[in-house]
Amino acid sequence: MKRIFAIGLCAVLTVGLLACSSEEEPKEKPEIVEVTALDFRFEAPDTIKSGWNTFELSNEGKQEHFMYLYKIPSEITLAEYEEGVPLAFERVWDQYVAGEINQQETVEMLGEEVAPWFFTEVVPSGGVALTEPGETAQSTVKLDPGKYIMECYVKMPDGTWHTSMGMYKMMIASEDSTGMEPPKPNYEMTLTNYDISTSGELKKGTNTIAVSAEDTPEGFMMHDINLFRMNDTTSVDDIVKWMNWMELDQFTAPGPAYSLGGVEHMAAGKTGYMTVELTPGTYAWISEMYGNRDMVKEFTIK
Ligand SMILES: [Cu+2]
Repeated sequence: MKRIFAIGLCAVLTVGLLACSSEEEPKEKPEIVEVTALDFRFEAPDTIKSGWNTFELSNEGKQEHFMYLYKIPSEITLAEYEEGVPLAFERVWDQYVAGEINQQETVEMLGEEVAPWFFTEVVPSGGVALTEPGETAQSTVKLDPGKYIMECYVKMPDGTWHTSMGMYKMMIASEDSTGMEPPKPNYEMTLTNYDISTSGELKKGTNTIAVSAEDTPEGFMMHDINLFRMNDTTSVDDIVKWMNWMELDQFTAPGPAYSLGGVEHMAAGKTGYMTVELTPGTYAWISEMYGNRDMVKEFTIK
Protein backbone atom coordinates (compact mmCIF):
# COMPACT_ATOMS: atom_id res chain seq x y z
CA MET A 1 0.00 0.00 0.00
CA LYS A 2 2.81 2.33 0.94
CA ARG A 3 4.56 1.51 -2.32
CA ILE A 4 1.43 2.12 -4.37
CA PHE A 5 1.03 5.49 -2.67
CA ALA A 6 4.67 6.39 -3.37
CA ILE A 7 4.27 5.53 -7.05
CA GLY A 8 1.01 7.48 -7.21
CA LEU A 9 2.67 10.50 -5.65
CA CYS A 10 5.50 10.32 -8.16
CA ALA A 11 2.98 10.15 -10.98
CA VAL A 12 1.19 13.24 -9.71
CA LEU A 13 4.34 15.27 -9.09
CA THR A 14 5.74 14.57 -12.49
CA VAL A 15 8.61 16.98 -12.92
CA GLY A 16 12.17 16.36 -11.81
CA LEU A 17 11.55 14.56 -8.53
CA LEU A 18 14.66 12.40 -8.34
CA ALA A 19 13.82 11.60 -4.74
CA CYS A 20 10.89 9.48 -5.88
CA SER A 21 13.02 6.97 -7.75
CA SER A 22 15.67 6.75 -5.03
CA GLU A 23 13.02 5.81 -2.49
CA GLU A 24 11.96 2.85 -4.60
CA GLU A 25 13.34 -0.63 -4.04
CA PRO A 26 16.72 -1.13 -5.75
CA LYS A 27 16.08 -2.09 -9.35
CA GLU A 28 17.57 -5.47 -10.05
CA LYS A 29 16.54 -6.43 -13.54
CA PRO A 30 17.60 -4.32 -16.50
CA GLU A 31 14.87 -2.62 -18.47
CA ILE A 32 13.55 -4.62 -21.44
CA VAL A 33 13.82 -2.99 -24.88
CA GLU A 34 11.77 -4.91 -27.41
CA VAL A 35 13.21 -5.10 -30.90
CA THR A 36 11.52 -6.83 -33.81
CA ALA A 37 13.65 -7.96 -36.73
CA LEU A 38 11.73 -8.14 -39.99
CA ASP A 39 12.92 -8.84 -43.56
CA PHE A 40 14.54 -6.24 -43.74
CA ARG A 41 14.19 -3.63 -41.05
CA PHE A 42 14.14 -3.17 -37.30
CA GLU A 43 11.18 -2.07 -35.25
CA ALA A 44 12.51 -0.57 -32.04
CA PRO A 45 12.13 2.58 -29.93
CA ASP A 46 13.87 5.74 -31.19
CA THR A 47 14.97 6.66 -27.67
CA ILE A 48 15.76 4.51 -24.65
CA LYS A 49 17.39 5.19 -21.30
CA SER A 50 21.13 4.80 -20.84
CA GLY A 51 22.60 2.32 -18.35
CA TRP A 52 21.86 -1.40 -18.28
CA ASN A 53 19.23 -2.42 -20.83
CA THR A 54 18.10 -5.87 -21.95
CA PHE A 55 17.45 -6.03 -25.67
CA GLU A 56 14.95 -8.68 -26.60
CA LEU A 57 15.21 -9.47 -30.30
CA SER A 58 12.26 -11.25 -31.86
CA ASN A 59 13.08 -12.44 -35.33
CA GLU A 60 9.79 -12.31 -37.21
CA GLY A 61 11.56 -12.56 -40.57
CA LYS A 62 12.34 -15.58 -42.69
CA GLN A 63 16.12 -15.10 -42.56
CA GLU A 64 18.62 -15.01 -39.69
CA HIS A 65 19.11 -11.57 -38.18
CA PHE A 66 21.12 -10.00 -35.42
CA MET A 67 21.34 -6.54 -33.89
CA TYR A 68 24.82 -5.18 -33.48
CA LEU A 69 24.83 -1.89 -31.53
CA TYR A 70 27.55 0.68 -31.84
CA LYS A 71 27.87 4.22 -30.59
CA ILE A 72 28.59 6.90 -33.17
CA PRO A 73 29.59 10.57 -32.71
CA SER A 74 26.51 12.49 -31.59
CA GLU A 75 26.82 15.10 -34.36
CA ILE A 76 26.49 12.51 -37.14
CA THR A 77 23.06 12.64 -38.80
CA LEU A 78 21.25 9.64 -40.23
CA ALA A 79 22.01 10.88 -43.76
CA GLU A 80 25.72 11.26 -42.94
CA TYR A 81 25.77 7.79 -41.45
CA GLU A 82 24.08 6.32 -44.54
CA GLU A 83 26.46 8.06 -46.91
CA GLY A 84 29.54 7.34 -44.81
CA VAL A 85 28.90 3.74 -43.82
CA PRO A 86 26.39 1.49 -45.63
CA LEU A 87 26.51 3.33 -48.98
CA ALA A 88 30.31 3.71 -48.89
CA PHE A 89 30.62 0.04 -48.00
CA GLU A 90 28.30 -0.93 -50.84
CA ARG A 91 30.27 1.08 -53.43
CA VAL A 92 33.46 -0.79 -52.55
CA TRP A 93 31.71 -4.13 -52.23
CA ASP A 94 30.14 -3.78 -55.70
CA GLN A 95 33.64 -3.55 -57.21
CA TYR A 96 34.64 -6.69 -55.32
CA VAL A 97 31.54 -8.55 -56.55
CA ALA A 98 32.33 -7.41 -60.11
CA GLY A 99 35.82 -8.89 -59.77
CA GLU A 100 37.52 -5.50 -60.20
CA ILE A 101 39.36 -5.68 -56.87
CA ASN A 102 40.55 -8.63 -54.77
CA GLN A 103 39.84 -9.26 -51.10
CA GLN A 104 42.93 -7.42 -49.85
CA GLU A 105 42.19 -4.41 -52.04
CA THR A 106 38.61 -4.45 -50.81
CA VAL A 107 39.75 -4.20 -47.19
CA GLU A 108 42.16 -1.38 -48.08
CA MET A 109 39.56 0.50 -50.09
CA LEU A 110 37.00 0.18 -47.28
CA GLY A 111 39.56 1.89 -45.05
CA GLU A 112 39.64 4.79 -47.50
CA GLU A 113 35.98 5.05 -48.50
CA VAL A 114 34.10 4.48 -45.24
CA ALA A 115 33.84 7.63 -43.06
CA PRO A 116 37.01 8.14 -40.92
CA TRP A 117 34.98 8.45 -37.70
CA PHE A 118 33.77 4.87 -38.23
CA PHE A 119 37.30 3.61 -37.54
CA THR A 120 38.34 6.06 -34.84
CA GLU A 121 35.24 7.06 -32.87
CA VAL A 122 32.76 4.20 -33.03
CA VAL A 123 32.32 2.26 -29.77
CA PRO A 124 31.24 -1.35 -30.39
CA SER A 125 28.67 -1.87 -27.66
CA GLY A 126 27.32 -5.42 -28.00
CA GLY A 127 23.77 -6.44 -28.88
CA VAL A 128 21.98 -9.67 -29.72
CA ALA A 129 23.96 -11.99 -32.02
CA LEU A 130 22.57 -14.24 -34.79
CA THR A 131 19.01 -15.32 -34.11
CA GLU A 132 17.05 -17.95 -36.03
CA PRO A 133 13.77 -16.97 -37.77
CA GLY A 134 10.91 -17.37 -35.29
CA GLU A 135 13.30 -17.28 -32.34
CA THR A 136 13.58 -14.63 -29.61
CA ALA A 137 16.99 -14.01 -28.08
CA GLN A 138 18.16 -11.41 -25.63
CA SER A 139 21.27 -9.65 -24.48
CA THR A 140 21.95 -7.10 -21.75
CA VAL A 141 24.38 -4.26 -22.29
CA LYS A 142 25.36 -1.06 -20.53
CA LEU A 143 25.00 1.99 -22.75
CA ASP A 144 26.52 5.40 -22.17
CA PRO A 145 24.23 8.26 -23.17
CA GLY A 146 24.58 9.02 -26.87
CA LYS A 147 23.69 8.07 -30.40
CA TYR A 148 23.71 4.46 -31.53
CA ILE A 149 23.21 2.45 -34.69
CA MET A 150 21.75 -1.04 -34.64
CA GLU A 151 22.44 -3.04 -37.76
CA CYS A 152 22.31 -6.50 -39.30
CA TYR A 153 24.66 -7.46 -42.11
CA VAL A 154 23.68 -11.05 -42.80
CA LYS A 155 23.37 -11.51 -46.56
CA MET A 156 20.31 -12.53 -48.53
CA PRO A 157 20.61 -15.80 -50.49
CA ASP A 158 21.65 -13.74 -53.54
CA GLY A 159 24.48 -12.05 -51.61
CA THR A 160 22.77 -8.69 -50.93
CA TRP A 161 23.57 -7.34 -47.47
CA HIS A 162 20.64 -6.89 -45.11
CA THR A 163 22.10 -3.44 -44.39
CA SER A 164 21.72 -2.61 -48.08
CA MET A 165 18.04 -3.49 -47.75
CA GLY A 166 17.68 -0.94 -44.95
CA MET A 167 18.36 -3.13 -41.94
CA TYR A 168 19.79 -0.43 -39.69
CA LYS A 169 18.27 1.97 -37.22
CA MET A 170 19.45 4.95 -35.25
CA MET A 171 18.68 4.96 -31.53
CA ILE A 172 19.35 7.50 -28.79
CA ALA A 173 20.31 6.50 -25.25
CA SER A 174 19.20 9.46 -23.13
CA GLU A 175 20.99 11.05 -20.19
CA ASP A 176 18.33 9.48 -17.99
CA SER A 177 19.65 6.12 -16.77
CA THR A 178 17.66 2.93 -16.10
CA GLY A 179 19.52 2.74 -12.77
CA MET A 180 19.55 -1.03 -13.15
CA GLU A 181 22.08 -3.67 -12.17
CA PRO A 182 23.38 -6.32 -14.58
CA PRO A 183 22.00 -9.87 -14.14
CA LYS A 184 23.82 -12.46 -12.02
CA PRO A 185 25.52 -15.01 -14.27
CA ASN A 186 25.99 -18.74 -13.64
CA TYR A 187 28.59 -18.92 -16.43
CA GLU A 188 31.26 -16.47 -17.53
CA MET A 189 33.22 -16.23 -20.77
CA THR A 190 36.25 -14.05 -21.43
CA LEU A 191 37.23 -13.28 -25.02
CA THR A 192 40.93 -12.62 -25.58
CA ASN A 193 43.32 -12.62 -28.58
CA TYR A 194 42.57 -15.43 -29.50
CA ASP A 195 40.97 -17.64 -26.95
CA ILE A 196 37.73 -18.18 -25.01
CA SER A 197 38.16 -18.89 -21.31
CA THR A 198 35.20 -19.87 -19.16
CA SER A 199 34.17 -20.39 -15.57
CA GLY A 200 31.03 -21.88 -14.10
CA GLU A 201 28.82 -24.51 -15.66
CA LEU A 202 26.13 -24.50 -18.29
CA LYS A 203 23.07 -26.47 -17.32
CA LYS A 204 19.79 -27.70 -18.71
CA GLY A 205 17.21 -24.93 -18.38
CA THR A 206 17.81 -21.22 -17.97
CA ASN A 207 21.39 -19.93 -18.05
CA THR A 208 22.61 -16.39 -17.61
CA ILE A 209 25.98 -15.89 -19.23
CA ALA A 210 28.40 -13.00 -18.83
CA VAL A 211 30.66 -12.35 -21.83
CA SER A 212 33.63 -10.03 -21.36
CA ALA A 213 35.81 -8.69 -24.16
CA GLU A 214 39.31 -8.34 -22.80
CA ASP A 215 41.49 -7.64 -25.83
CA THR A 216 41.37 -5.55 -28.98
CA PRO A 217 41.91 -7.84 -31.98
CA GLU A 218 44.22 -6.99 -34.88
CA GLY A 219 41.31 -6.88 -37.34
CA PHE A 220 38.87 -3.97 -37.38
CA MET A 221 36.02 -6.02 -35.91
CA MET A 222 35.95 -6.50 -32.14
CA HIS A 223 35.24 -9.77 -30.33
CA ASP A 224 31.76 -11.27 -30.26
CA ILE A 225 30.23 -14.66 -29.59
CA ASN A 226 27.39 -16.54 -31.29
CA LEU A 227 25.61 -19.60 -29.93
CA PHE A 228 24.49 -22.41 -32.24
CA ARG A 229 22.59 -25.62 -31.63
CA MET A 230 24.39 -28.22 -33.71
CA ASN A 231 22.77 -30.76 -36.02
CA ASP A 232 23.92 -34.06 -37.53
CA THR A 233 25.05 -32.61 -40.82
CA THR A 234 26.96 -29.49 -39.80
CA SER A 235 30.42 -29.23 -38.24
CA VAL A 236 31.86 -26.27 -36.34
CA ASP A 237 34.23 -25.77 -39.29
CA ASP A 238 31.22 -25.43 -41.59
CA ILE A 239 29.86 -22.60 -39.42
CA VAL A 240 33.25 -20.88 -39.13
CA LYS A 241 33.52 -20.98 -42.93
CA TRP A 242 29.98 -19.63 -43.29
CA MET A 243 30.66 -16.71 -40.94
CA ASN A 244 33.46 -15.38 -43.13
CA TRP A 245 31.44 -12.62 -44.79
CA MET A 246 34.40 -11.51 -46.91
CA GLU A 247 33.70 -14.55 -49.07
CA LEU A 248 31.03 -13.66 -51.61
CA ASP A 249 28.96 -16.82 -51.13
CA GLN A 250 29.19 -16.92 -47.30
CA PHE A 251 27.20 -15.39 -44.44
CA THR A 252 24.09 -15.79 -46.57
CA ALA A 253 20.77 -16.91 -45.09
CA PRO A 254 19.90 -19.61 -44.26
CA GLY A 255 22.80 -20.41 -41.94
CA PRO A 256 24.11 -23.95 -41.47
CA ALA A 257 22.94 -24.42 -37.85
CA TYR A 258 20.23 -23.13 -35.52
CA SER A 259 21.28 -19.76 -34.10
CA LEU A 260 20.34 -18.91 -30.51
CA GLY A 261 21.66 -15.39 -30.12
CA GLY A 262 24.87 -14.42 -28.37
CA VAL A 263 26.65 -11.17 -27.60
CA GLU A 264 27.67 -8.89 -30.46
CA HIS A 265 31.00 -7.13 -30.96
CA MET A 266 32.19 -5.18 -27.92
CA ALA A 267 35.10 -2.84 -27.31
CA ALA A 268 37.75 -4.24 -24.96
CA GLY A 269 36.73 -3.77 -21.33
CA LYS A 270 33.00 -4.21 -21.94
CA THR A 271 30.81 -7.01 -20.59
CA GLY A 272 27.52 -8.13 -22.09
CA TYR A 273 25.08 -10.73 -20.81
CA MET A 274 22.67 -13.18 -22.33
CA THR A 275 20.03 -15.44 -20.85
CA VAL A 276 19.25 -18.57 -22.80
CA GLU A 277 17.18 -21.70 -22.31
CA LEU A 278 19.21 -24.83 -23.07
CA THR A 279 17.63 -28.20 -23.83
CA PRO A 280 19.64 -31.44 -24.09
CA GLY A 281 21.82 -31.38 -27.19
CA THR A 282 25.13 -30.28 -28.65
CA TYR A 283 26.03 -26.62 -28.97
CA ALA A 284 28.88 -24.42 -30.10
CA TRP A 285 30.06 -20.90 -29.28
CA ILE A 286 31.66 -19.35 -32.35
CA SER A 287 33.32 -15.99 -32.92
CA GLU A 288 32.21 -14.34 -36.15
CA MET A 289 35.63 -13.04 -37.14
CA TYR A 290 38.05 -15.17 -35.18
CA GLY A 291 36.51 -18.64 -35.31
CA ASN A 292 39.32 -19.50 -37.72
CA ARG A 293 41.76 -18.62 -34.93
CA ASP A 294 40.27 -21.24 -32.64
CA MET A 295 37.72 -18.98 -30.97
CA VAL A 296 35.18 -21.81 -30.87
CA LYS A 297 33.91 -23.90 -28.01
CA GLU A 298 31.63 -26.92 -28.21
CA PHE A 299 29.56 -28.24 -25.32
CA THR A 300 26.85 -30.74 -24.59
CA ILE A 301 23.80 -30.41 -22.36
CA LYS A 302 22.55 -33.70 -20.95
CU1 LIG B 1 19.40 -9.39 -40.97
